[in-house]
Amino acid sequence: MRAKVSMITGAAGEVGQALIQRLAETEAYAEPGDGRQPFGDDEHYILTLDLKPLPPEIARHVIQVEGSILDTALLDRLVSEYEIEEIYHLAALLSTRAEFSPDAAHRVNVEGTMGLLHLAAQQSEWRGESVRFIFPSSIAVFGLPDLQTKESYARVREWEWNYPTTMYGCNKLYCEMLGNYFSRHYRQLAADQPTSLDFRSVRFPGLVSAYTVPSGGSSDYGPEMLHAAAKGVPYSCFVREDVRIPFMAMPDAVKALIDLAHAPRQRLNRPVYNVTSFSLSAAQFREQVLCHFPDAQISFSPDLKRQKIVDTWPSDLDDSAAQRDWGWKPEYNVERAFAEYLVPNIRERYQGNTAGHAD
Ligand code: AKB
Repeated sequence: MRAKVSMITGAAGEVGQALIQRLAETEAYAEPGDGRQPFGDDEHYILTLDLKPLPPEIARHVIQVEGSILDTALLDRLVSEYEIEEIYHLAALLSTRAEFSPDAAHRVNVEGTMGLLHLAAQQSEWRGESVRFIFPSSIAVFGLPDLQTKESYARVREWEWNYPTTMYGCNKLYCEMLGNYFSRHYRQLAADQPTSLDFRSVRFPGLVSAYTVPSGGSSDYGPEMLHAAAKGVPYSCFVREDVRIPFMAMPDAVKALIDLAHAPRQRLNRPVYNVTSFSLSAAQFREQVLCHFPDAQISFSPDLKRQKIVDTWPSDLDDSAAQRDWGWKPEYNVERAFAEYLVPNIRERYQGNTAGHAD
């Protein structure tokens, strides 16, 4: 009997750690213990896959596998050992990093996703029941041609301006389409079309966590500014003061993934949904930080190339389809995000007292 698992790729990243923490709190999952006991037949476990190890306080909740999503032999082994019911595929190289190594980004972001979609399709066929495939996409799939257009199209809808200008954005947009293909059209000419996977995706804005600092993204200036202020170190922001994009506090990002995963299939009219919480210019982000850390030293010295990427992203998203179809509603507006989640937890973090928290 194979143990039943929800699999999380890229589990050691920001979203992964926060997601594990939240799933573990639901008590829907058993903890694997020290691995000497056999897995229980009726239990569900969290199986993680990442190149990097998880922090010990998070690792204790999961069956942890260190390895690459590109390692097909490893994926074959996982399929033979576990019954994968659901996949949160979080592993990706983000937008700035992907521009420095576009081939590697394509391999990880596209070939890695393709391999996992195959795995999920195969598992669905064997089980005769769809494996849910939850895929975080991004505002990077949008590409607005100039600042004037960005200003006039404030709340961009899912199907508008799908002209990404980064490798990461292209990868995400294509994988959204691949996911939809596997979900609805895979083996469409077969005599008896098999059960395939159930693909569901959200497009995230810039994410801000109190516990982790992102790396390799172009929206990183928001969280970097805040964490630098909490640490008492000066920060030089790499975009202009007027640059505006949407943001979301990490607990809402995790909520979006879980809410979408559990939404009744018949309610979902789209494979991919925009989700957002609040939209801030870099200057307004700085003001929020200064409200709580008045001595913070934050200056602006734009990196014109990174700036150019962020200039193509929408200043806000229209997430009415997510609200309507699966009741999406963020818990944190900008004031609550800073006052109740980010600032108190970040203060505690830099006072060296964070064990056990990831969102
Ligand atoms: C990035 O900056 O690349 C990511 C994203 C917006 O998807 N944070």
